[in-house]
Amino acid sequence: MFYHWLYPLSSEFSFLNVFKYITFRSAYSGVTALVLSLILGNYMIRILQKFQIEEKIRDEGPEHHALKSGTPTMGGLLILTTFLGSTLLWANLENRYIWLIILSVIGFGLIGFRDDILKLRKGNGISAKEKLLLQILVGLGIGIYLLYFDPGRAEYATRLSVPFFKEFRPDLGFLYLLFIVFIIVGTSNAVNLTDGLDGLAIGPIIIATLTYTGIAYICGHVKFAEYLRIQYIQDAGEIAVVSSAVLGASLGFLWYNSYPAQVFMGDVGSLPLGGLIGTIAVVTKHELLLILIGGVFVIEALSVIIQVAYFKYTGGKRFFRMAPLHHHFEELGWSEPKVIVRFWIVAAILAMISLSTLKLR
Ligand code: 57M
Repeated sequence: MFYHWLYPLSSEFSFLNVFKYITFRSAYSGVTALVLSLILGNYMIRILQKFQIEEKIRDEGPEHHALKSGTPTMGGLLILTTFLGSTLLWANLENRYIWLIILSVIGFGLIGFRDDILKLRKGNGISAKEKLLLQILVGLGIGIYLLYFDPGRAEYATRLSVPFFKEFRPDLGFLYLLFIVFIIVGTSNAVNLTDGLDGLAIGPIIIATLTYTGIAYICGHVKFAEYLRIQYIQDAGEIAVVSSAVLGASLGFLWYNSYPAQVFMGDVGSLPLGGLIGTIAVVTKHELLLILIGGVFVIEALSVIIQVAYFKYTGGKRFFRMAPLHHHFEELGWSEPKVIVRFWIVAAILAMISLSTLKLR
């Protein structure tokens, strides 16, 4: 809104010219979301407690998790509202990608919300099948828009950007739609699996959104994109404003979710945050790089796949002591903060490597 209200006044008040710049608005969308979530966090936790929106801990987990019983959950609502508020204040609302990302967050947010509410009321969330079907529908909506309705994207819409290669951009044709759905739905579920220790998921989300803020800015900047020989995507620069808002909102949430957590994000947080990162990866055409940028989520999801496959193949043996991987380290005796901080360190290293691929081509 600031962009629409204040920038037009810059002809009379030249200092308002700053509202034109994506860098300026990105910085302040992050700060606004952060301050809002810090201020509203305690208030939101009290509301969740008042309505007894509290976690019931499953028995089969590591023992010390029983102490977490009664922790307020659905704190993802704090992230979503502060991210949305800040985006509406600072982004150019005529930009189609802003709305695509907002719709993705709302779509996955509603699925997570329904799942959380059902868990609270009945003990079980929505069935795995229904959840996956709904996620695929949202992913398909995003994919169909990008492939068939996004003006200007036609010539490279179905081409895949491959890290380390300048010119090699294979055309996947129709398969690209399935690929988009896989990326978005896969990321949403991988973040959900990772969200099993205090701050474990939100840390890598912060690192990923910081990385994508930079990538979106570069992709949407003709000169930078040309210099780095990456696909220029008109209007994608504005995504930096949204990505930065998520970064700020997530940092504010971490204040309350850091060990020992005062609140969990719930599916209403994990599913849309994963969906959002997947959507940004696809829109900026840095889909494959997400394997590195969201490397911790990929590793966690792979650990579950390996565990289940190995269990079936060997007729009952376990590959890890417990999956997802963070539980394996807990079972080995690492303290919870140790696992969390080490996973953050891995996420930071992978993000730095991913940024190096922009130049290493
Ligand atoms: C999300 N949810 C947490 C919280 C959070 C196929 C299988 C691998 C699925 C997987 C699963 O159910 N994943 C879904 C995991 C839960 O957190 C809630 O859920 C929200 C996210 N959706 O926001 O509301 C628990 O995690 C802990 N937690 C924290 N701090 C946080 O900030 O401590 C969460 C956030 C919370 C709290 O204890 O209650 C979860 O883990 O349930 N299943 C599993 O992850 C289970 N693994 C398993 O069964 N492994 C098997 C096979 C199937 C691979 C094996 O290794 O043999 C583990 N889940 C639990 N205990 N609770 C097993 C141990």
